[in-house]
Amino acid sequence: MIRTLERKLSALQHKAEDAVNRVRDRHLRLAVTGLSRSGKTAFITALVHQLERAAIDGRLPLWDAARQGRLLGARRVPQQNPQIPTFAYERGLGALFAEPPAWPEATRGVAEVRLELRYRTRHPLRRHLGEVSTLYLDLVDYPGEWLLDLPLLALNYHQWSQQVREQLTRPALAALAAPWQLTEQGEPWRPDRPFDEGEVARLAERYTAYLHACKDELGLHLIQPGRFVLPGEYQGAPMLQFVPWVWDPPVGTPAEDSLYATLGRRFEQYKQHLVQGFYEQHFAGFDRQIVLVDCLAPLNAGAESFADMQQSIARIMESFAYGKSNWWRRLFAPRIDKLLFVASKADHVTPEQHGPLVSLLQHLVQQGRGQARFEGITTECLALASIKATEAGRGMAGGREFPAIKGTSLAGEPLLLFPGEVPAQIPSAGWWQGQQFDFQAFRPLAMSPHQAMPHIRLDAALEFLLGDKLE
Ligand SMILES: Nc1nc2c(ncn2[C@@H]2O[C@H](COP(=O)(O)OP(=O)(O)O)[C@@H](O)[C@H]2O)c(=O)[nH]1
Ligand SMILES: [Mg+2]
Repeated sequence: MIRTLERKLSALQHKAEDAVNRVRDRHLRLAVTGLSRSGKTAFITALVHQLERAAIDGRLPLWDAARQGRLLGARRVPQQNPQIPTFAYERGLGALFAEPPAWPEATRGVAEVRLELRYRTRHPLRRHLGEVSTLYLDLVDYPGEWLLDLPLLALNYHQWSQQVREQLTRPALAALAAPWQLTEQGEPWRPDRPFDEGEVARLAERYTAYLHACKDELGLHLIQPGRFVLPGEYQGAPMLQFVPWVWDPPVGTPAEDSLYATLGRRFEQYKQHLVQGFYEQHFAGFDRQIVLVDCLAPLNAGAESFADMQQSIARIMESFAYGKSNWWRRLFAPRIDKLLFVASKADHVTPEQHGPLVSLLQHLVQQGRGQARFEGITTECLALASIKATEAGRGMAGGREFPAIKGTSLAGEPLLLFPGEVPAQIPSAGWWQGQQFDFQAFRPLAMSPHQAMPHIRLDAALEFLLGDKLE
């Protein structure tokens, strides 16, 4: 009895401390998102390493607190949320500093790491007292795909199914969808078919395989439900076992235990527990947000992939346009005050292309950025490389010199190339016909764990995200 009371008290105390830190501006929850492979894991790993080394041999001149020597140090401390996996920082470093160096392994789902930053304030009074201040910084990694599910909250099962039916009129999608559209007996599914657990599990599995094929074969991101391809800890749960109803709809009200009614209930459970649950448990607690965008891979992949990325980004942005609907504000009351858009992997292009790359990013996020501004959120666009894997230089071809980047391919071959010109705007149809792009993936450079890693403008990101907190 006393034990439980003690535990409760300590939990309360903990909460109170957390609240005090927050009021004194000493706690910041910084969320990092972006579509799969946009560079979230690399970004967080690099950021933590840079912060840990900042006061020793930091390479962060664009971050005032570091340049002025006010940052005294940073260290990892246990993160505070027992239900969220801890970000696999050590594992990431292990890969980066291995021989040969490799990128951190892909992760799925949400993860978090906490840092304690100690700094000297610039505030004249507190500075005079020699005060050292502390900022607890939580970095939270979560898949941007989860934000794509937001519009589902406004749809019922019937409406969502209708939407998918329309998408399936696109021939490329219809071809991939054929395998899940017929029963094991080769017939279309009927709404009044009695529900069978095993049968539906297999159907959902085939639907999930279709979503994976859309992603892998067509390079699409706008996939719903988003959790089917990135289930996190919910793999195999019944609320991840349903499909849109793309067959003849039911006549009248379907029976409780019919296939149609069961799928409809699971759709509602998915919305409530996973979509709404994510916004309540995580999103509502974020103070600042970074959205990473890999603009280069879709430029390589072609017009369809680029259009899909553009649409996905627009949809991700809807989560930051709170004002549009009151229910949204009421339900989640988010408090984000700064939003940073990042064109990641800028080391894939030659330095004079960084300008066009930022410009392209600005065009991509333009509309959502306007909405965020309207909500009082400060926004910024940057092109950066969390971990620089190339050197800028010059190459020769046909007796002419050209700007080039140099590095090592993932397979270990030396590469020297001019990847191409980044369009400064959303590319037109004509651009796609003339385009000659070659954005190659590079292996990380051989680096020492005892030195800060090479990067491009990671310090500019830090200045935007933390500058005012370390005043
Ligand atoms: N050259 C370069 N490649 C990067 C950088 N960041 C990410 N990448 C590449 O993008 C891949 C996906 O990055 P990752 O951080 O795992 O993406 P996530 O799925 O968003 O966590 C990596 O395996 C790297 O190949 C960077 O700063 N420079
Ligand atoms: Mg990741």
